[in-house]
Amino acid sequence: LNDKFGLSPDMGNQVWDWAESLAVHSDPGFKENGELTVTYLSAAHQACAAQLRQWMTQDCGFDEVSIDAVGNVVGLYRAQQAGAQRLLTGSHYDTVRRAGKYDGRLGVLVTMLCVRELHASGRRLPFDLEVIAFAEEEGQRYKASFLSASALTGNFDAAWLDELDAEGVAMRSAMQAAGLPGDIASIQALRRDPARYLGFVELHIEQGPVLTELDLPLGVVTSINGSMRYLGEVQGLAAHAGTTPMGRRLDAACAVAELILYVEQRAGTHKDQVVGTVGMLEVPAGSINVIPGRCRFSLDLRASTDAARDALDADVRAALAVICQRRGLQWTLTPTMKADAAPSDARWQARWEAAVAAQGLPVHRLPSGAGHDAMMLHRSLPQAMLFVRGGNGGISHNPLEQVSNDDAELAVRAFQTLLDNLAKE
Ligand code: HGY
Ligand code: MN
Ligand code: MN
Ligand code: MN
Repeated sequence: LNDKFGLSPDMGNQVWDWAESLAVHSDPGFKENGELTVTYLSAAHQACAAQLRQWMTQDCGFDEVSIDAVGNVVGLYRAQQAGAQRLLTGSHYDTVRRAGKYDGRLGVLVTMLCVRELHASGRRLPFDLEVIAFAEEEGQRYKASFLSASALTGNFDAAWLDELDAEGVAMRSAMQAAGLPGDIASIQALRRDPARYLGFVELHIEQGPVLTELDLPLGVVTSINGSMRYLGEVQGLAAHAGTTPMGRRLDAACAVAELILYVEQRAGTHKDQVVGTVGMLEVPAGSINVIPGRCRFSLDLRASTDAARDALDADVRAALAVICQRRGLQWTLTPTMKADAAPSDARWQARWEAAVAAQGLPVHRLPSGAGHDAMMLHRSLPQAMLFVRGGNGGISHNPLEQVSNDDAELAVRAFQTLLDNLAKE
């Protein structure tokens, strides 16, 4: 590929090197068990923020670098003239449990590299470039996804500060323990004035098989699918596993098992990109010889349109009610996130298409089944995304997640082209 595109492999290698280094050197857990789990405001998370700030400051030549009140690492590379409009870009650096090294991070590292190249060549753009490494997108520790992007759009809910994590630590305390102010005024001050910005662009791994199957390194996102998430619990009656006849049980786990198979069947044909997942399942304080009196579970429901998402949501909630009523069980279902589908802005999508075509590549357009910070920025800025092919068949939210150096190089070049074209507009 290097010959075909005349690629200088060092930029692809640099992205690889940073991604590896961010995983190994900044996450204490990674050294011990080789697993990457960077949960909001954990020690690993704070080490990642410090590492990104150091690279932005020392290696890339940003004019201003800071860690803001929700833990975002914010780098500003100023325009040639003061008071210029700003292009906002970036992605997240928190991860799911047992994560890959590129989900979110690729979009931060590629944009950092573009600033490094601009700075190294002494170039300034006619607009400010603001790169954000978002602190919290995955919603792993607190029931609030896109938490850090929501601070920029003015959608941060003050009630989140009192949310407790699984260990009973309130978000406000976790923030203060990490050296952040932890007060709503500091967070609301992070809101960006949309009038100041040209838009938001996010570069991200595809996290799916499409680009691999088409043998394409890059793809342009047309829309980000909407989603609805819940944490639920079914309550039955714990009883003796040996003496209780099958017909006289109030087995909470059997009810949830029925619901899981209903979700799988209801999502079924993937029409409207409908998907449903129960990713977390637990019998709290269960024992091998006790009928589950409680069963806790998560729900992640998505579709390409809000109507299809809402229909799926209604059907799954109705099924849960029918299953529990038939079995004489109680249940609770707590919504933890609702994100509407976010269609790409036509002009920014066209800019990505031009940037891809300029690499001598065919332009493939595709929806995003994964959620992204861009769907939160969508609430206040025109946005569009560029996808980069994932290695290993595009697997993601898995340690096998991978991006080839050549594809990373092409991603950098596409971003550079987008910036150059924008500078000429
Ligand atoms: O779940 C998602 O779609 C994203 O990885 N947060
Ligand atoms: Mn993710
Ligand atoms: Mn992501
Ligand atoms: Mn994301």
